Amino acid sequence: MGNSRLILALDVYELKKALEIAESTAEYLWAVKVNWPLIIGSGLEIITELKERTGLPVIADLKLADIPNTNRLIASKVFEAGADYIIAHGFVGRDSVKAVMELGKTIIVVEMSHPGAEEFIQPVTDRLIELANELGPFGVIAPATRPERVRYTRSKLMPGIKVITPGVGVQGGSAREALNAGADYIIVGRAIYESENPGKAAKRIYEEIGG
Ligand code: O7E
Repeated sequence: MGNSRLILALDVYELKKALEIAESTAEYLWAVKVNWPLIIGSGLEIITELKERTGLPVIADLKLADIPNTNRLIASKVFEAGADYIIAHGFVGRDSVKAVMELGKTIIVVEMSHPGAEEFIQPVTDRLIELANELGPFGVIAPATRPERVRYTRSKLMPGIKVITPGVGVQGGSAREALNAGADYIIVGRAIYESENPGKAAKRIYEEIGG
């Protein structure tokens, strides 16, 4: 749905299950995010299939963190499969991020939602935000588990760059708080795909965040 701000993190292995969940939630989503569990379980073709079945943008969350040439080799195949966005780590440096950005729309991780993010990533978030401001990606990742950090990131980030926040639900973050802190989109995984009725769970979150 074009006006939705909800991204489904479809972290299941099986193709059939993934397609069922995607189809039953599609009307409440802005995009579907595919991570390693699904790509390892179902193959890269899952990206093409998801797009055909749902008509939604697909975000390939590979968190690319390699030298420019390897990032380029991976990203070209993933964009070729139909991914609309690829997520890349910024800490590997601007050349590695640029290699992905030259091939398609990119989202840069500037902070993460788990407790361990405070060890190494958070201390360099300011520099990662500067990198994003210089390169102008589609968006950056900030943690819904720490709304104050979402607010901080938004305040330092150039206006057109989106703030995308995982960590809502099972990790303890609140969708409303993340959006109030300046997030443009929220990412939700287990609270939807582990629910008995993923369609209903997605609808509830969609309604909670006001569409
Ligand atoms: O906790 P869940 O089940 O709602 O799933 C959250 C999803 O967001 C899952 O795919 C995880 O890999 C991802 N994620 C985080 O949880 N924390 C982060 O800091 C970053 C991501 C992520 O998606 O990174 C790139 C967007």
